[in-house]
Amino acid sequence: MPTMKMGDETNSVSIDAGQTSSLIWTFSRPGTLYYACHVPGHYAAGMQGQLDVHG
Ligand SMILES: [Cu+2]
Repeated sequence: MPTMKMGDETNSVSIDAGQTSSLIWTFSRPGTLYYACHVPGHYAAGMQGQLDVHG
């Protein structure tokens, strides 16, 4: 399976299949946000979601 590695940034984490990691983010205001995987084909396969931030 082809893989794409991205360096860890302050707003992302890249891990290999089967690994677990975490990313802590503090939201500055309430709202609805959308997130998705940037690996080609993953968005279409469903690697995306929605966050509802309540104040
Ligand atoms: Cu993905």
